[in-house]
Amino acid sequence: MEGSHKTLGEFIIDNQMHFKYSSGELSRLINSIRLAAKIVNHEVNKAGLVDILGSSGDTNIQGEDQQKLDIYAHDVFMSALVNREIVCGIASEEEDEFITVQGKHNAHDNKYVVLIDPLDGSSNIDVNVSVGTIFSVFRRVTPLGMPVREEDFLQKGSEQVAAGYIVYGTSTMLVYTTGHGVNGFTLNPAIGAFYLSHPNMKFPKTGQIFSINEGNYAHFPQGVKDYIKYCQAEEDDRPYSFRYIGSMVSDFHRNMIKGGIYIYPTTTKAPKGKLRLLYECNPIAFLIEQAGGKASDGYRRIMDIEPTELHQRAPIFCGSLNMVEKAESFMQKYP
Ligand code: AHM
Ligand code: MG
Repeated sequence: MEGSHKTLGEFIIDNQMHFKYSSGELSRLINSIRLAAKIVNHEVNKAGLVDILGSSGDTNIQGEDQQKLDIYAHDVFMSALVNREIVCGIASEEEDEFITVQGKHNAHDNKYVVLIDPLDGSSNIDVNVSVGTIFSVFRRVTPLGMPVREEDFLQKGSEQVAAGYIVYGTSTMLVYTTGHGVNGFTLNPAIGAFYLSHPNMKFPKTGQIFSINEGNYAHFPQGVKDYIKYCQAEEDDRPYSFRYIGSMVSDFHRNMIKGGIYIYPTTTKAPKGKLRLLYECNPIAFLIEQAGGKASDGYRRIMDIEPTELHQRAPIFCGSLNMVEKAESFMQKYP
C-alpha cells in the first residue's frame, strides 16, 4: 500500500512546510498527541484485565474502576500537552473550566489552544467496544504574553488549524488533518510506531449506511423521522444498512471508509443535541470537509456556528456529501 513504510514521525517532518506558521510548534503538538495516544492505547487494551491485574497487586490507575479510564486518558493528554510548552490552554470534555498553561518562564507566549474529548464513548469500555479520543487545535486570538481567555477557545470551527481522532479498535489508528487533506496512521503495537496506512482519505460521495440511535425515534424532529423512513424505503439503492456502535469515532471512521451518514439530532429530551460542539462536532466536521464530506446541524455548516460556551451542544448530520444533503432537504421542510 502507498506510503505504508512511512511513520507518523516522518510524515510530520515531511509535511511541516504546509503549516502556515512553520516554527515547528504544531508538529511538536501533534507529536505530543501521538505519544499520549500510545500510552492511552496501552491502558485501553488492558481494560478487560482490570480485576486480574488488580488481584495480582498491580497498582495501575484503573485498578479501582474501569470507567476511570476516561479520567486517566484526560490526565495523560493533559500532561503530554502541558509539559512541552507548546499550548497556552487546554479545554477538556472532562473538566468544567479550561486550564491555562504558562509557557517558558511564565511568559504566556505559547500559541495554541487544544480542545479534547480524551475518551469518547467510554460507556463502551466494559463491553469491549472501540472508544476514541477527539482533538481540535486553534491558534490563540488574544495577544501573546497574557494568560489565555475564554475567547481563545470559543472560535468557530472554521478557524481550526488541526483536528483528529484516535480510534482504539481492532487496531489503533490516529487520523488527523492540518487543513491539507486527511491521513490515517495505524499503530504497530509490536514496535510502538504509527505507520501511514490510509494516505489522503476521502469520504465516498455517497453511501449506504445510516447511523443514528433509532431508539430515540419518538423524540426526533419530523425531518429526521422522514429521513429514516427514506433510508428504509425499498427504492433505487435503498434500503440502506443501519449501523450504530454508539461510539462516535468508530461510527464515523467506518462511514468515512465505506460511505455513510452519522446523525445525532436534537430530541425532545436533548433539545440542543447531545454532542459537544467544541470537543466532538467541530473536529469531526473539519476532518469530514477535508475528506470531501459534509457536516451540518441540519440547516447550517457546523464549522460556521459561533460558539458561546465551552460545553455547548449541537445536533450533527455528517458524512457522505450526497447523504447529508439529502437529510438536510428533509430537515429544511420544517424550518
Ligand atoms: P460521551 O462523550 O459521554 O462518551 O458521549 C458521546 C457518545 C458518542 O460517542 C456516541 O455517538 C453517542 O454518545 C451515543 O449516544 P447515545 O447512547 O445517546 O446514542
Ligand atoms: Mg464525548
